[in-house]
Amino acid sequence: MGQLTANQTSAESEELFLGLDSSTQGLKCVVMSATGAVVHEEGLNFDRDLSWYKTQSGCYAEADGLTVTAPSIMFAEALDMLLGRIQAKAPQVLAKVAAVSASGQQHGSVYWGKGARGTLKALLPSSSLKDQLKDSFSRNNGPIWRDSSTGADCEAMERECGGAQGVADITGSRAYERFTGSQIRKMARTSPQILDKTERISLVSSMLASLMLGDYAPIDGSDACGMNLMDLRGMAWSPTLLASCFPGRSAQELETKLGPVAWSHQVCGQVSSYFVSKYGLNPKCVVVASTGDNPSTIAGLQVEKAGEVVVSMGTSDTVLAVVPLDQCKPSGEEGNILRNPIDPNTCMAMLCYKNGSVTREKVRKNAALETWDAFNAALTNTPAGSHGHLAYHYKEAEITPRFNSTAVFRFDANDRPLAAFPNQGIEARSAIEGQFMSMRLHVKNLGLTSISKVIATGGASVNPALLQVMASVFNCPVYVSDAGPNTAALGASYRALQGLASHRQGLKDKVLPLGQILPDSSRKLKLMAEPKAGDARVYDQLLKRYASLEARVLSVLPVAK
Ligand code: XUL
Repeated sequence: MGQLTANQTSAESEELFLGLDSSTQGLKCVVMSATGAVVHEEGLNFDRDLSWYKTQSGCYAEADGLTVTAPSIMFAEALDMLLGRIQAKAPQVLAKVAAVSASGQQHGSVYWGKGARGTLKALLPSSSLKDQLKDSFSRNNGPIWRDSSTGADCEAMERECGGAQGVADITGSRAYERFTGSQIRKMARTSPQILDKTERISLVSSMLASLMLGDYAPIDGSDACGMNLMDLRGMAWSPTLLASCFPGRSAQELETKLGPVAWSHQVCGQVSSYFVSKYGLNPKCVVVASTGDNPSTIAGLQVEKAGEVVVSMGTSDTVLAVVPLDQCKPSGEEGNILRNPIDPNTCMAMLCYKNGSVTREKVRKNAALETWDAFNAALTNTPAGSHGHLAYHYKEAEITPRFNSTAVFRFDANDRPLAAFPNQGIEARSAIEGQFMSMRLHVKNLGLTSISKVIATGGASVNPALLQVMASVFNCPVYVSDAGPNTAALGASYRALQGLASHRQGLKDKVLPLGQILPDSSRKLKLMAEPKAGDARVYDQLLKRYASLEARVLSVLPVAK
């Protein structure tokens, strides 16, 4: 590929695709060509560039330590600012944009007031989005993913809908505090007057699409999985969860406020004339349904084949894995299953770990290894399996597996607890092995049976010693991606292209694979490590002991709710 494809006209080969990413901290975008070449990138930071909102890290964290919100109008003002910057720097770019899509921080919700749809449809280029929409929200500050104020609502949802496993079986996840369903439930209990005034509930992602469209855009099936409201398999709102999340009101009313669920690749319509007149956006530009930032990361890395796994190693670690729809196993204990935004036949399993780089750093310091080079040397000089020693580091209370305390557990080769390991090498190696074995174990619990490839991202993915251990634990090659820092925005631009290309072929519940639309070279994967056969065998064996000792460790303390 990379040339005109059989069905592509030369005008189409000139087209550009705009991907927006409204993350917690700011709004970014990537503009790319039909062959995946990035032609423009732009970004702004909410705290710095929209300082008058007085957000900290893009949000308002309240004194109760639980409630975290962000001003919805800030997202709209940021969009004007970002497009203004592109127009000022590269005016020719926007005129060629054939499709736009967006990625948004997952779970965050936006409450449009009565009449907002009319305002969206009649946006005037002579004024700003902020001035025209500032009174369009029934709730000015919407809850975001960092909010954890809905514990009681989650308990009620699980009680009413067949327990944690019951909720997971329907929606892909047990009831989570940051998920939108429990947030709506809390509002129905505590501030029903806001819901009375609400015409439409959007997610941050679908709000962006709504602005671009000048009308309400649907919530896509992938981001909808972060709400605990959608039937994962049916791709429609679940009557059971709707009823549970709208106590004292009708499920039908909530369904109307949520609007339809769309395939992630759905073309929602043409861009609002506001953006055409104001920024010179191509009047034929279409808006493709937007999705969440984790699904968009999957798109940005073009992870569309079952068995491919992304391991992001940052302050916290995240695992994203593609699992066929009929094989995924939603868990009432851990993790999330979401629809894959780039393939209707698969899902993405997601695991979040709090004990990521902070814990690796702590292990290095505790082992008196001054530098990462010293850590790597100690690790590399210790054989795979650390002579049978196993370690479980919970410097932070852990999400996967749920562990509601802080502790370190060390075991010798005979499963006997130890206060300390015999040497630094075992301390270093067992910690890293433990992290990766946990990922392999728990992602398997969600239905991933065979792993073909791991793509490592995040700060710690520059460490070759870690990647070598990862390759042997997962028993597959490990790659890093050169996709750049804006993977979610890039994913949105890929999805804009995929949505339009699939639409042109008349596809509705099917999609053209990205691999067929984009040249292989756009993927920019670099092989970093291959499994060592002997080491991989050691880990296959060790994994069973790792799992049974983990169960023992978890029985020591009550599990977090
Ligand atoms: C995922 C989650 C976060 C947000 C960050 O469930 O809560 O990763 O998506 O934007």
